[in-house]
Amino acid sequence: MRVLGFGEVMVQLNPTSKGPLRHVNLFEKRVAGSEANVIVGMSRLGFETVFLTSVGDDEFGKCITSVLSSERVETKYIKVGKSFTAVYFVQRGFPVPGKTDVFYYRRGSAFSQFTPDDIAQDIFDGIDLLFISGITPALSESCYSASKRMVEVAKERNIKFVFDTNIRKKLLPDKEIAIKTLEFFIQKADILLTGMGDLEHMFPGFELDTQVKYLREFTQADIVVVKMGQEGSRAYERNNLYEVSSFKVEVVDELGAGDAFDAAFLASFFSGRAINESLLYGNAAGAIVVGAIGDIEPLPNWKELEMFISFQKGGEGKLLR
Ligand code: KDG
Repeated sequence: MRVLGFGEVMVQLNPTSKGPLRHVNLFEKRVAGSEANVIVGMSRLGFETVFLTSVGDDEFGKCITSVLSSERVETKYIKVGKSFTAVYFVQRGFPVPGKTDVFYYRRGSAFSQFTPDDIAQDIFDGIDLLFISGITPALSESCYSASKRMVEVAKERNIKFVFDTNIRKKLLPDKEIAIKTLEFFIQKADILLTGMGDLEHMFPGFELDTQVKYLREFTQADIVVVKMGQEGSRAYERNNLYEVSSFKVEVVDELGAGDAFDAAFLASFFSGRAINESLLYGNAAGAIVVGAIGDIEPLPNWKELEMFISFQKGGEGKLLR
C-alpha cells in the first residue's frame, strides 16, 4: 500500500532544559511536522510513502529533505520554494508543568506559499491513501486551496482520504473559523481522526459522545477515532463503539504522540487488523513516542511495538537485551 502525505515540515528547536524560553540557552535541532511524522511512522511500519511539501532553498530545507529520504519516504516531489523553511521553538514544562508550548516562525514560509498549481498530477499514480491534517489548510489561503485540490483529485481517483482535525490554537484560535476551515476535509474523510482538545475547541462544553455526534453530522467517514491521551482512545463506527485504555508511561516529551498514534492505528487497520487491535497499537505508539525526545526519532517499527506491548502486559521479568 502506498501512502501520500501533504503538509509543512519544520526545523524544531527543542530546549535541553525546561522553563521559559527567555532563560533557555541550549537547543537541539530536529525535523518535525505533524503530517510528515505520520508518514515516517507508516514508513517504519512497512508502507511505501510519498511526501509533498515545499521547503526553502536553504540549509534547513536540505536537512528536511535528507531526513525524510533517510526514512525511505519518496521526496522527489518536494518543491524548493522562493521563501524560507519554517522553524519552531518548543517550550517545555512552562507555564504548565509537564506540558509543552510551541512558538512558530512559519508565516510567509516556502510552504505557506504552496498553491494548487504546485501539485504534480503524477504524484497520485499508484497512491492508495492520502493523509492530511487540519494544520495544512490552516496555514494560508493557498495552502487551503491546495489541500482542497489534493482531496478532490484523491476522490476522483478513488483514493482513500484520512483526515486528522489536528487543531493548533495558534493557527485556528477561533471556533467558528476552525470549523469553517476544516469542514470540507471533515466531510470528505473516509476515516476521521480527532482528539478531545479538538472536539472541545469545536463544540465546547458538551459530553464527548455529543461532540462526536455533532462531528458525525459533518462527515461521511465510516470510522471516527478519538484520541484521549492518558485515557486511551475510542473508535466510533455507525453502530459500534470501541474503547481501549492507554498505557501508563513516564512522559518525557509529549510532542508527536498523536501523530505516532495515527501512524500505528492506520498501519494496523490497513494491514487488516481489527479496529480495537488497531487502537491498541495506536496507543502503544503514542506511549513509546512520549517516552523519548523528538517526534520522528522514537517512532516504532512492528518489532518495537510488539516488544513494548509485551512488556506492558506484565513482561517485567523478560530480558530486553
Ligand atoms: O504533532 C506534533 C507537531 O505539532 C509538531 O511537532 C509541529 O507540525 C507541527 C505543528 O504544526 O504544530
